[in-house]
Amino acid sequence: MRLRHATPLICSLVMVFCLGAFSGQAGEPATSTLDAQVRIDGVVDQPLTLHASDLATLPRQTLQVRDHDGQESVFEGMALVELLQRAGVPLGKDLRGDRMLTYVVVGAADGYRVVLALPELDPAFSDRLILLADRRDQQPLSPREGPLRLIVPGDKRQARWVRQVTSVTVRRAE
Ligand SMILES: Nc1nc2c(c(=O)[nH]1)N[C@H]1C(S)=C(S)[C@@H](COP(=O)(O)O)O[C@H]1N2
Ligand SMILES: [Mo]
Repeated sequence: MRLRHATPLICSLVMVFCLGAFSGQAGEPATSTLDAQVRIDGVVDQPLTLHASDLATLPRQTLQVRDHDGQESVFEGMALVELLQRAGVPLGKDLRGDRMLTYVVVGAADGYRVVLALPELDPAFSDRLILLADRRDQQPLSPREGPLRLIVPGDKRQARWVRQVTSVTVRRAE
């Protein structure tokens, strides 16, 4: 009799336990686009921090490329130029004269930094899509790689494929 009464309680406890264990396995990945944020600063009209919700408003693009290990992957994310546009960086017909000396320093969580010249990013100058990726093969990037990684297709070495991008600083060469 006692056991009978306890059965529903035991069942619900077991269910709660199983649900907990299951959601632990199938829950949010360790990193996701929700964590993504990037600071755009330097010589810009409007320094800004773009959060995942801001990044989500930008057009999505994909690139099929071979990574440092020779593995072919499809990276998905935003063109880096779209972020710079939001910060008021001169592009297209406005990119001329002294402005041709503009470059960006892309910085990472570990302090790693690389340079890209603005015309390399500007679709008015180059067909090469330089991507700030947040997904690889339809999955959020791993914690080691993401949440944001720069993809520079056509570079024969992947040294500019900055992992864990945190900042894009706009500079003007002398
Ligand atoms: N944040 C960060 N990104 C980085 C580096 C680094 O040291 N730190 N090394 C670069 C170099 S030199 C190479 S060759 C590639 C290696 O890519 P992988 O880590 O996917 O193999 O990452 C690039 N991105
Ligand atoms: Mo490298």
